[in-house]
Amino acid sequence: MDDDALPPESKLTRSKQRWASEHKFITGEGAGGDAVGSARPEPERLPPGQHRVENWPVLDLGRQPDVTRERWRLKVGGMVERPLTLDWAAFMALPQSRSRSDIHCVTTWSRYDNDWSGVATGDLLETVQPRAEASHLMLHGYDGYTTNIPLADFAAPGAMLVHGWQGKPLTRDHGGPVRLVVPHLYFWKSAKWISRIDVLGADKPGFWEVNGYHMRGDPWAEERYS
Ligand SMILES: Nc1nc2c(c(=O)[nH]1)N[C@H]1C(S)=C(S)[C@@H](COP(=O)(O)O)O[C@H]1N2
Ligand SMILES: [Mo]
Repeated sequence: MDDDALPPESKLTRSKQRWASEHKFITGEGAGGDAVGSARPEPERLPPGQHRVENWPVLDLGRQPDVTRERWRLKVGGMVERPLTLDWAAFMALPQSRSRSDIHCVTTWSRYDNDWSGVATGDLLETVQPRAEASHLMLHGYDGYTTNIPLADFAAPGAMLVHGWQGKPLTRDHGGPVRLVVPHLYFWKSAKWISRIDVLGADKPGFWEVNGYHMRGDPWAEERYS
């Protein structure tokens, strides 16, 4: 299922491709922009160009794979000393963590105070031991989605492989049984239904990055598009 062809383009997918080519939503107030004289009050919680929502929108390519805990596996390979395949029991045997963070989606919604439970990415990396040459990761979902991320961002505090939200199991529409959450980057980097992590010695683009989106995706610097 991991390597299935991507679903046919949805209307939202086409809109997002157009937004990248038009550089829609860019305010120029980001850390990388021309913000002289408009210093934001500290501490600012909402990144530039974002608005707050109370609900939790669902965004994906239009296919939500039905992966039970029994069938779910996570393969971690590439430039690591100890490649491995985790099943649900092995995943739950890793150190379990909790964290609270905000979601920032590149389509401009942000959702505050999400309580996550799962495995800290640092604890996973400790288990597989990336080699010295490792610099980036490619994340794969059971729907065929891919997204790239620098190793340092994946390893950052607050980044987690999540199986619970607000004290309940992560639902299928939000990427259950297990998804990535990297709260300091735009949410498209947080792969749902995660199936595979390839540790690489160089960066390469995933699905949205091929379609005009940024290789890193820092919301504070408005790294929306390439
Ligand atoms: N496997 C997979 N992960 C994915 C996506 C996807 O299409 N497939 N979409 C990304 C995008 S663009 C966003 S904004 C978030 C949305 O997560 P949510 O539906 O839980 O809000 O998931 C990201 N992770
Ligand atoms: Mo997104």
